[in-house]
Order: sequence, then structure tokens, then C-alpha cells
Amino acid sequence: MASVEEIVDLLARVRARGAGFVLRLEGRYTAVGDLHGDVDTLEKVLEEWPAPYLFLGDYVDRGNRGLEVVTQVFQLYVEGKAVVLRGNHESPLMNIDGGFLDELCEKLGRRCGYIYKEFEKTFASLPLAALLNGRVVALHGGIPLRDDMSPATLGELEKISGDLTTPQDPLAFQVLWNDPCPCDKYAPSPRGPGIWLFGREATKAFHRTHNTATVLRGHTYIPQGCASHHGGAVVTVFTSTAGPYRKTRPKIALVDDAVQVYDLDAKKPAQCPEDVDVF
Ligand SMILES: [Mn+2]
Repeated sequence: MASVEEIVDLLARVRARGAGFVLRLEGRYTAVGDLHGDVDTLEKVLEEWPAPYLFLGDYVDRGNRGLEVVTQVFQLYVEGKAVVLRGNHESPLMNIDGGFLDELCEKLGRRCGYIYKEFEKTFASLPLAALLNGRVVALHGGIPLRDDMSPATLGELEKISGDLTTPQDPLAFQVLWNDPCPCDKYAPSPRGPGIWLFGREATKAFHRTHNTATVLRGHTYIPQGCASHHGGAVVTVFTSTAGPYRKTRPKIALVDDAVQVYDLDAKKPAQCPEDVDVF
């Protein structure tokens, strides 16, 4: 276990990367869905699948080894071996009741409040989305919708500013929280206010604007570990087997200008259920 000083130093180095909210990447990545404190699965991925890695958010809460997971992915990030996107659990909105703050206090003692503030600042600095090889957009939750319910662009996400602790910005918030629905238009999300389910038309318009083919995301718990939505234009991967997710069949994805999902244990291409209605 790293010392308090080492953790605080690592967090400062993550913030110093200051890569912006939308990354433009080239090459082939191993993409990893929600981990939620599942350090054993993370280690399996790092041993058996090639770098560089693309982490799709939700490192902490629910599983009880979030500190180990988040420090390990941050270490890979500062070494240039991984890209670390923000999930909705990289926020005080979730960590106060979700388990991560309690875990810090249990493991680090009375300085946990101070250390959590360092995490909070660091989470607010993480990138929200990555464009890979001009064809695949990776993000945690989903395509954000503007006030007129048309999809926002990566250019708009790039320009987000202000206090991103929660994050307060509605587009940033939706990137972390939205899910696809098996519907044409959109619907309010049962997850709560300000969150939307986006349908086929939003996905189509988003891809037309950017000349992209696939949105790769995590966020939705799928027991089979993956799902295909909107004719394959949106793909979900889920990787955690910790805590409430112990029955998951974990998946990862290899990404170049397309996305191929693999079963983590069988190491074979996976068949993902189509247009699942998770709510
Ligand atoms: Mn999530």
C-alpha cells in the first residue's frame, strides 16, 4: 500500500498532465469497462492483454479495493501506458455514500478527509471522452443532449469550463451518466434528474457529425459483460466482478478504428446481446 505522501504526489502528477477533456488518440488500445474496486480483474487484464490501456471510468465504490485500483490506473496514466477517462463514480456525488470515502478512512486513518479532497480535484481534471483513430468515441456513460435534445459535439465538450467537481456542467454530467435506450428518440432516465436515455436518432446524428462509427462505453451493468446497441453503433463493456457484480462474465475490448469485444477469461471474441433494455 502506498503512503499518504506517495498518493498525494501521484494525484498531483495526474492533474499536471492536464490533457484536456477530449483526447485524440491513434493506435490500438485495450479498453476496460467499470472496475469498481476489482483489483484482481485489473491485474489479470494487465498481465494478459497488451498496453496501452483505455479505462472507461468507475474505478472506485462498491468493491472494497477502489484505492488499489485507482492508484494503479493513475500510475499507468502518468507513465503514459494508459488513458484514464472519468466515470460518474469519480465524484463526491457518489463517493460519500458509495464506499470510497469510507474505504479511504479505513485504510488511511484520520487524514482521509484531506486525501479525499485531493482525489476530488484530480477526478475533476480527468478527460471525459477520447476519439480513437478518428472512428471510435470512448466515454463512460453516453452521448449528451443539448437543451433542444439534439446531441452535443466533441467540440462542445472540449470547451467545458468552470467547476467540474460534481460535475456541475450539464453536458459533462450527461457524458458520465447517460445510457442508450432501445428507442428512436430519448427518454428521461430512471437514474435521476438531468440524466437521459439516448436513442437511435441521437447516435446516428452524433456519428454523422463526427464521421465516427462506434461509441464505446461502460456504466451499464450487463451480467454478460457487454451489449450492442443501435445496430452496433454503441457498445457497452463491463469488467468488474467485485461486490454486487460477482456473477459478471467480464469483457474487455480491443480498439483500433473499430471495436472488438473479448471475453476476459476465454480470450475469445464475444457475442454481445443486442438492444438490451436495462431499465
Ligand atoms: Mn457508471
